Amino acid sequence: MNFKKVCILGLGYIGLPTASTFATHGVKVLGVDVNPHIVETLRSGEIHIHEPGLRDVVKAALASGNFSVSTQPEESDAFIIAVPTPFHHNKFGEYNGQHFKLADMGAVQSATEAVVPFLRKGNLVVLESTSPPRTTLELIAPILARSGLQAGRDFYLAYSPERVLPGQILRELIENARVIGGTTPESAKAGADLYSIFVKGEIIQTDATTAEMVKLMENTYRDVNIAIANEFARLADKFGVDVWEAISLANRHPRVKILSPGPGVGGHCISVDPWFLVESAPELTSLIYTSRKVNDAQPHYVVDLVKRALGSLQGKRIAALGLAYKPDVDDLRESPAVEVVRVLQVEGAQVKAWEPFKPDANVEDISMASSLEDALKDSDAILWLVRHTEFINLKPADIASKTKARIIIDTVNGWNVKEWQSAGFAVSRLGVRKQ
Ligand code: SAJ
Repeated sequence: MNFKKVCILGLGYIGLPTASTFATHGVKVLGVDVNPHIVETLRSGEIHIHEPGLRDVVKAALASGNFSVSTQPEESDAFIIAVPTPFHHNKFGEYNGQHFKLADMGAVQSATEAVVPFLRKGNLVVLESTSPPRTTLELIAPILARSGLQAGRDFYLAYSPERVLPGQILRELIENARVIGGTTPESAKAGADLYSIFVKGEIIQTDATTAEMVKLMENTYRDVNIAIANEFARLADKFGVDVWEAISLANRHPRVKILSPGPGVGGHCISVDPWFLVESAPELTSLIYTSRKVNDAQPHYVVDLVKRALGSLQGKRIAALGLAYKPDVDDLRESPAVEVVRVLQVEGAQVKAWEPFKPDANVEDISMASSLEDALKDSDAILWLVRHTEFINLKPADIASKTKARIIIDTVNGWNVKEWQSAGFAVSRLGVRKQ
């Protein structure tokens, strides 16, 4: 199939890189976002998100004349839906007394509805948003049928999960293997034709529900594995073991690859997607449910660690290093670091947070430092929450000259303990209680 024009709905972390990459590969692209500020920002040549290399690709896409943006779709050969699927914050499911989060499919639903008036025979529609199993067949196809056209007969319909890693999006978009699940084999083939415009990784065709499951399985697998690492950290602490040393030794076994413990699991993917499986089949997902609970409880475990290091939290001034959900990104969504800071404050501590990737972040109830120095200035303790590269490079003597704090709580195992101890710091680490 030949694609001259593609309409991409949702210009966030996935839609914008995808749209600009299609455009730099010679396809006319209309990027659509319901948020007029995003459309204005892009039209003025700026971007609204931080992702290495993205600014240059968007600039190249605009300069090519192939990329335009709007709040409304237009007729196109293909439509790609790449809008967020967060969970409801005030609506929960229940099974056997256990409560679980529910996917908010509102954005997917309205983006699909927005396509209906522009859908023509022979078009291709692809859903990329992470969704509960059977969404393409049971939510998307019926909405698109309002056009009078039927998926599989009059137009092609497919699900293709995005699997790019924030921080590496532009490279992974092109190089990763891509799964395309069609509601019919012809739809999968049409999807493969579309993505082969820029994808260099293998393109694998399957059915739509398998492709939906694949995405959820990948992120759930990671969540469960991080949960076991976090539980190992708690056990190591109890038994007087250094979990980081124990993991590195266990990982020398040829079939073991334990991930890293930390302050918890955040972001808009791994901390969200497993709930889609729980919601879809709570009677079958006790392991997935428990793993989510373990990871969601990890920020509280970190607060206990801080309490232990400081004796009490009441009135203590703490410099929190990092608020992003993971290293070297500016994304604060569902960040465990934010949760740690909130709980510390509830327990009476006064926290000042320094996030070098988003110094002017506006996070409710959190007091942001204007610089590292500002965070350290009056602090009693330093709490390291995100393994940003620039924090790894901090020098103990330099930090000692900027603060009276001589207590460090390291949740990411990023510093050489001996070096910091020689500079006069008492260091507590997550998952370590050497006896
Ligand atoms: N984390 C740990 N320990 C680890 C690894 C990660 O605590 O050993 C934490 C991170 O700090 C972070 C969270 O887990 O809070 C998630 O980070 P991540 O780097 O594992 O994943 P994401 O959410 O940035 O991206 C994931 C990726 N999925 C997988 O690796 C299976 C990515 O490929 C997906 O495209 C993305 O989710 C998505 O959009 O679904």
